[in-house]
Amino acid sequence: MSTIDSVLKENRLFPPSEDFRVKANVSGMEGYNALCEQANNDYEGFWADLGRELVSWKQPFTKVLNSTEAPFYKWFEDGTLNVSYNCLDRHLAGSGDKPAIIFEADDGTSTPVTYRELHQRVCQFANGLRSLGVKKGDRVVVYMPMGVEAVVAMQACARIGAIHSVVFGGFSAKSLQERIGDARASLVITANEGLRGGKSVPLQAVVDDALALGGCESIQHIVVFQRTQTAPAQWDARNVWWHELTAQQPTECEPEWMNAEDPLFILYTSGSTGKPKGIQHSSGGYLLGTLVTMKWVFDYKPDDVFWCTADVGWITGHSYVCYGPLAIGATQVVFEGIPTYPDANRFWSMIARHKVTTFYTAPTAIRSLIKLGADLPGQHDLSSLRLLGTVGEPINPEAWIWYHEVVGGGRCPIVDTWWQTETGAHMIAPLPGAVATKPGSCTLPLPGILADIVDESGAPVEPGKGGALVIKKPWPSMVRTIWGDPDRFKKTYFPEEFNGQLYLAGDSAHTDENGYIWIMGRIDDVLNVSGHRLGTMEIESALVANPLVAEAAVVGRPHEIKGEAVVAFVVLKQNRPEGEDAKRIARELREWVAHEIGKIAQPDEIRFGENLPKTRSGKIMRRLLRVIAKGEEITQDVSTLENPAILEQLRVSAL
Ligand code: 6R9
Repeated sequence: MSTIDSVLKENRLFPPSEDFRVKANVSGMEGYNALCEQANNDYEGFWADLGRELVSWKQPFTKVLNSTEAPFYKWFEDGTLNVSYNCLDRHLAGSGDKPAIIFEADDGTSTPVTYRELHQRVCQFANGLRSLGVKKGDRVVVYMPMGVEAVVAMQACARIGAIHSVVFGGFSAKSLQERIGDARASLVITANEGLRGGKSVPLQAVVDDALALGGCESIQHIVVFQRTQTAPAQWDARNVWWHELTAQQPTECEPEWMNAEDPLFILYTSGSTGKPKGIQHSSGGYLLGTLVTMKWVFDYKPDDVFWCTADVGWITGHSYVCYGPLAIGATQVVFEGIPTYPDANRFWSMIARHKVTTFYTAPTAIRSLIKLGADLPGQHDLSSLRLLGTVGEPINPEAWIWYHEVVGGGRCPIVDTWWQTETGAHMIAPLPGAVATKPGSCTLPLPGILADIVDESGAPVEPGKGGALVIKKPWPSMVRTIWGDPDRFKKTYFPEEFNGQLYLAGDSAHTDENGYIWIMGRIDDVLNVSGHRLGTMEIESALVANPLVAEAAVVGRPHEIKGEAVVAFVVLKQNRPEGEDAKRIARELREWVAHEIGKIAQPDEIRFGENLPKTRSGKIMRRLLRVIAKGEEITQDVSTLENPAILEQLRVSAL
């Protein structure tokens, strides 16, 4: 397992092969430097040129960047476009018969869907939504399994100007209810159930539970896609079957022409405090971000078969399943299932069967697949691969090398892409035909992205010194605001300490002697578990909401596969439980968290104490808890602790 130490010592360099370099969309460091220079000389002109080259506008823009209400930046504000038109219609003439999606179901059956068919399905569904009264600006919650229909649902919203808010299918009824309520959504799109790893996942039932919790009075309809034959337990007048809604709809649908700044979607993500934030993205700038990164970072070629394994419930699934690949006209694999079903060969067998050229996944998946069978990729023909990518968390050099050698046969560059829900698209990543890679580093910022690492005062730090990762200039695909909470947007991302001038990413990082960026982790109380962002506060609030719990503190601990594991320190209202009692309550609390937030937030460990270690002012000493969670010796001064004996209690895990 990597530690920060092993990352710091890592300096192997992997330049692109000559063959890759000459064919690449951005070729060699000359190519990369030339783009950076253009961006430096004329920042707005640089983005305007890309905007004109890559996006099809209904009404071309004349204005590029408007900073008068900074940090509420506007890009291409007088341009109009439709994102779904860009993803579908514009490919029909030249590539109507090209597969847009190769859908592989959980059971292994696969179905190609051409651009023409996808266009028809999106149009029919968009017409269906319109027939239910959905119009421009309305919020639509998508709570769907991975599949063609999830993409159709999102694209149909984009077509009619409705703002989608996709909620990952693993989130609980409570989380779903909060998101519906915050967005005041008028419609939910779901499926009767999903299928993952041979098991059914209830979806409509969770929607029913969410609505029953109250606070979702804005909902007028629930559209249900019938994925399996299981009949819904509940069906009322607001429910509509997907197939009935679309059956009679025309296969053409005039897109709603949107202003570049009109919101395309909201996606909720965890922050350090409070409720999840509704990250709001624009239509024009966001689309450009996905397109330019498909071209530069994924070095898109028309005969590529692209596969991003992310679920559409996360930003990666938005930008690199739903929008980027379609906008650029790619053929992509969309996968319903999980990497370990029917066995750990699944990914490798899919790459071989579909002749995938570009494969994009998370370090946590790579690590778990190494554990389940480091030699399995060797049993498949992976020669179609030409480019590999990772996202979501730092990748440890050992996993990187395995990915490079065993999956990529030593010939495929690895693009380690650093970005966030808020950035909309890749920000720091190697351009694979230009930038030599180093295992564990996301390398250099993309041209036009002004990343830096600064100290508390906002001054740049020297190479080798850690600091906060910031972006110094607005970029087209950036978050526009937090839905319904502009103040929080300003405070969180453009804080006063930096005069409101720098975008604060929330990650710490350092550069090395080559200017390569190494991400060290979050500086706030956000955990990264299997590449998913979880707020410690969210899990703590869920625990404290349990009638047994008096107090709870949650920290992360390094985990071999997941990156970070969730450790919860809990004080009960009753006496501190021990033995079997402690085990039973710990199990109950785990279930409780799954119920409150979703399985992804379940603590890996629960430790009970009579109290938590606190400072004199009553603040929980999280740093101490992190040390305890790791099982390390405490070297800090604990003399101010009221009751040092609780530290001993907290060393014992109940799970
Ligand atoms: C795309 C995505 C964002 C946070 C981010 C950082 C971590 C993402 C990374 C990475 C190191 C990478 N992160 N990519 N850390 N190297 N290549 O994951 O968005 O879910 O919003 O998470 O994930 O900590 O701040 P999101």
